[in-house]
Amino acid sequence: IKRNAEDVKTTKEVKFHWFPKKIADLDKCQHLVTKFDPDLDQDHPGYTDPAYRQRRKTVGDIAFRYRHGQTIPRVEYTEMEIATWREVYSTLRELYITHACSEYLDALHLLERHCGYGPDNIPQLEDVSCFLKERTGFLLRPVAGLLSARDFLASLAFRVFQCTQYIRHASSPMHSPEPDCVHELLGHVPMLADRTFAQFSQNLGLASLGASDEDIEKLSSLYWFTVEYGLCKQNGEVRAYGAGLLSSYGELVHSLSDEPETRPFEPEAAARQPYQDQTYQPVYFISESFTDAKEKFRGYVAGIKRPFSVRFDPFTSSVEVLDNP
Ligand code: HBI
Ligand code: FE
Repeated sequence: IKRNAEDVKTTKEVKFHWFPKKIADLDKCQHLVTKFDPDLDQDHPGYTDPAYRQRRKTVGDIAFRYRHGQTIPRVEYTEMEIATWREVYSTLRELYITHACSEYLDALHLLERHCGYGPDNIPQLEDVSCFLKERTGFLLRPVAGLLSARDFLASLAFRVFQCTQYIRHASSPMHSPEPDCVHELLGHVPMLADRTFAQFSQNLGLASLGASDEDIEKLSSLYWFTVEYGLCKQNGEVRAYGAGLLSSYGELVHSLSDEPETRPFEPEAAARQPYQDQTYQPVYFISESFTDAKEKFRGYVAGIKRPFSVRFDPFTSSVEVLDNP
């Protein structure tokens, strides 16, 4: 076959997006999306409350100053903030018994015993981070709001979960348009204590490093229908494991009722399914188990084209970049 000079020249010049190579590079992965920010989003319950916005900014500043390796500063939450937490905690806690998966419930018991989880206390990120480190190696780091999908997914590659530290507005304890510490601590944290789920999350992150914008979109959608809104089978029942469900009373009830459409989890379908961040999801995906979800995801990742592959080195918490032949 005859090749001309141009074909040869272009083969090595593939460009891809910058990505973090070591865990400290996550200090550079702090790009926020302002979509649901209370300063700009008129539908945010805190939009007309300057004191709330100031408080959210003060807590958010902890994240802006934070660098990898530091202890996460503690926040002294006010009585009003604790009252908001209490209302959500006590309402959701009962529902978990019948609606949350067993991995979630097991971890929640441990968090109640060892990490200050309970109706009268908002757990501190530093304590929770130490707990997760011992269970699955996951670390928390504070973030000031909704992060870009690329930065958010990249941190998962290093087993780092970016966590907001401020709490939702007191007028709306059961809902927040943006992520807040109720969503992170009650939705995400218990699942990150499960080994298989932690590995699944890291694999999603590794697949995102240097990916095209189009693939980031697909991985975000996959993340959405698993980590945020996933259901799973358990002893012949369907239970919730998604953080968006486990931190929302209304949608948790809805997702396990007869109303919504449900489908068996297929990564290709979940990656292409449009998602809703304003109201309940139109459809939920049910995984057979986390091991099954992880295996299916492995097959999906094999189909993503990247001009290189990555390998995580757990000794140094860095990624090695390998050129594909
Ligand atoms: N940012 N702080 C924060 N918390 C999230 O849960 C979060 C995020 N950014 C993007 C995101 N989640 C996902 O919806 C995907 O786009 C990856
Ligand atoms: Fe989330």
